[in-house]
Amino acid sequence: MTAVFDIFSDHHGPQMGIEYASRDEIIALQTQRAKNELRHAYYNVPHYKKAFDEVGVHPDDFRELADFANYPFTDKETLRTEYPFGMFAVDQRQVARIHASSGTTGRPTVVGYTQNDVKIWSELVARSLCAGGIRPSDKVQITFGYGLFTGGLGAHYGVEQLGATAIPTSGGQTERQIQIMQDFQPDAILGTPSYMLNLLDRMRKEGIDPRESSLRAGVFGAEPWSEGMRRELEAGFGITATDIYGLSEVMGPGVAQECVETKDGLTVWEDHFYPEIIDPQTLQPVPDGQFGELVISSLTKEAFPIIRYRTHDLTRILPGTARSMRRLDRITARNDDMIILRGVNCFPSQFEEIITEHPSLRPRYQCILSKRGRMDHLEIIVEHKPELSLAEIEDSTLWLRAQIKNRIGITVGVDVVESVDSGEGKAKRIIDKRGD
Ligand code: DLL
Repeated sequence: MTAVFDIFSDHHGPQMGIEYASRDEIIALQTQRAKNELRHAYYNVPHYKKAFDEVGVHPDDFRELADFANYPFTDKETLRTEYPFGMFAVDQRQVARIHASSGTTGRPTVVGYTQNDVKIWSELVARSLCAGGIRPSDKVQITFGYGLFTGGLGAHYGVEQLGATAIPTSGGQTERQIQIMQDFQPDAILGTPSYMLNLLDRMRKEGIDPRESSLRAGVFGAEPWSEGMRRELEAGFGITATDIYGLSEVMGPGVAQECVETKDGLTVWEDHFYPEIIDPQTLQPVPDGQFGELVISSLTKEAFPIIRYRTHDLTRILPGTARSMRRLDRITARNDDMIILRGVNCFPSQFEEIITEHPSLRPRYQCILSKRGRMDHLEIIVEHKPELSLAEIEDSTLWLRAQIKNRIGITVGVDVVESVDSGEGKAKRIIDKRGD
């Protein structure tokens, strides 16, 4: 269905290929692919036909990229209603793989890939890893979970596509991960940033200096993380760390990736996706540069075309720097992660930014919401660095409370503790006990 670009000519020769194409070329390619994808969705997925017909739009009305605004959104609810295979656009015999995302409540959302979808996905992950500084000669430890989650297998196929060596340790079993790291000497590692902190801690506890490891590069994602967290991981392992973004409904990891030479947000692989930012209230697209909710359309997917998917991720679109394709600003929050405390809206990532400024605190934390009488109460439990005196712990507690009060404008409880368990996959930052 699509032309496939040779990643080796992109990265091992002069700077050419689609990643360096002109804006005009990219827009022309996106427009042509969008027309095909809209048609494919409309004629092969009953939901899209119904949804387009309801608002009176047809794929043939599509002339330019701005016309996307006329087409209806797709959200998680739709995918749940169509559970399990209602949104697939091809016959089951053409489906090479299925993944699912668990989500926090309700039915999982199920996604499918043809062989060609898997191929393009692998190429985009390979392109991402390359942009993150990983090379075909590298050994890459993959600590994303393997299974229905797209992280493990998505990363794995990308590593192989790049021509690098995959070490598929999957998530968890931290001691074994460390043993393998010492024995196999990987050059790069992939995983969630919160799990990387776990790994860092465990190595230090076992008396191993993580800076002495063989690692040179890390590509981390699947959850929000901050610049402070990047500093800690880079200094801790002695690596360069970049951000990878994606979501199962749109593909999996590799929708966007930060380039190691600029580390300034995530280049969206615009030859396969069309990003928009909408105002979550009015649902209207906003201009580049303005913050809002990210909406993504696929341009080349066969088994699971997705039109205007509301990601609920908050970010903004920025012009390209290291590549001609546009960038997303670091995704620090989802609008459904917003905590509204006595009328003030805030996000866990705002606390994380502050936490990482204090020399005694670590970006391992949880926000516990509960009721105190009729009032909502937020307690932030945060881990301190090892070997602190009681006075230092007390100081950092008072400091954090005061900073949050001054900078965000809310009064919270702060509990600085020796250890906060952030789990093996995505860290759970908010625990809501208000309904208990
Ligand atoms: O997390 C896919 C993935 C795997 C991405 C490995 C990167 C690496 P889902 O489980 O469907 O898919 O979750 C998607 O995770 O909507 C964001 O809220 C969040 N997310 C993913 N990457 C980032 C990131 C995978 N780099 C949801 N920064 C998305 C912030 C991220 N949030």
